[in-house]
Amino acid sequence: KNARMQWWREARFGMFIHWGVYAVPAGTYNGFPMNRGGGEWIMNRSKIPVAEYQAYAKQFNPTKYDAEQWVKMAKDAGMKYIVITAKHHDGFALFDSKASEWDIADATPYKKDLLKPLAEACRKHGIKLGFYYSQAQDWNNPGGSVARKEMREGWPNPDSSRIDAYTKAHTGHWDPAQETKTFQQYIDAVAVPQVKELLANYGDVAVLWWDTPTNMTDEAAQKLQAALAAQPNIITNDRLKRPNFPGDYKTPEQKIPNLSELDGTDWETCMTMNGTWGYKSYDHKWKSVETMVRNLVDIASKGGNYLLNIGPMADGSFPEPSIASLKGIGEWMKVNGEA
Ligand code: FUL
Repeated sequence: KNARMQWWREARFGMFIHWGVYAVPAGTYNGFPMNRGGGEWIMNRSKIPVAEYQAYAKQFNPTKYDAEQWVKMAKDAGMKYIVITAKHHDGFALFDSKASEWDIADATPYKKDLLKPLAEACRKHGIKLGFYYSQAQDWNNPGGSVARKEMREGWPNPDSSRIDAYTKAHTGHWDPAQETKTFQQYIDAVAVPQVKELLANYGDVAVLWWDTPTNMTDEAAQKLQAALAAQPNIITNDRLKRPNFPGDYKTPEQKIPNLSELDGTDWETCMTMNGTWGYKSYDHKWKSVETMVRNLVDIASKGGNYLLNIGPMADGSFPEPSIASLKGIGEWMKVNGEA
C-alpha cells in the first residue's frame, strides 16, 4: 500500500471536477432557483421526471471544451491530480458507454467521449487522472438507488405532498421509470460494466472516487471492488460501502479535520470554491484566494490532501471566478510551493 500511495501522499493538491447535464439547468428548474443542495442534485431536489431531465442533454453541447486547457490550469495552480465525475448521481456518463445510452455519445448533440481527451492531456502534462463514479445512486438508469429527499422547501409545487408520499412509498424514487429494474440488475448491467470500461479504456486510472453508498449491498460492493483488479495501482476512497470497504483514504467533505480527529489514516478534504459542486448560474459566494491558500496550507501541514472543486458550464468552460482563483493560487504556489 505504501508504494501505491506514495505519489498521492506527496501530491497535496488536486482538482475535483463536477460536470454533467445538470450544468444545463444550472440550478434553476421551472424558473425557481434551488435554495439548498448542490446544482448536481437538481433532478432529485426538484423531482424532475426522467424524460424531462433527459431532454436537458439535448442542450449539453460543450463545444468550448478544451481538455488540455483544463489540465494546464490545474497544473499552473500547483495541482498534481484531477478527479472528474465520470458519472454522478444523475447517472449521465461523460464517456461513450456500451452499458447505457444515457451518456455523452448517445444522448447529446456533442456525441464525443469527454474523458479520452482529458486522459490524453493528463498523460502529456504529467497529471494523474482519477474517476468519480456514483456506484449506488443513479436517478436515470432504472434500478439505481436514490437518497430520499423531500420536495424542496419553498418549492411552489401544488403536488408536493403527493410526491413526498410517493417517494416515501417507493424508496426515494419519484418516477415509475426508475423502478423498472432491480438494484441488483442495475449493478450488473450498468455499474459494474461501466467501471470496467473506465478502467480499460483510458490508460492509467490513478483514483476511483466512489460516492454515497445508498442501499449498497456487500455483494454489489464486492463486484465493484473486484473490477478494480484491472488497475493494480489504483487508489480508492472510503465511500464504496461502509464500514466493510474502508478503501485507502478518508474523505472529509467541506471541512478540515482538527489534529485531534486524525488517526493516521490517509485523508483528503474535498471543497467547493463557492457553495455548489455542479455549476449554478447564480452562486456568487466565492472564497477568496487567501482563504483557499490558507486551507491548502492547513491541510498540507496536517498531512492531508486538498481536492478543490470546479463546476464547469454546459459549454465546456470554467466559470470566470474559478479561472481567476486558480491563477491566484498558482502565483502563491510559484513563490511558496515546492517544485
Ligand atoms: C456528495 C455528493 O452527493 C455531492 O453531490 C458531491 O459529489 C460531493 C463531493 O459528495 O456526497
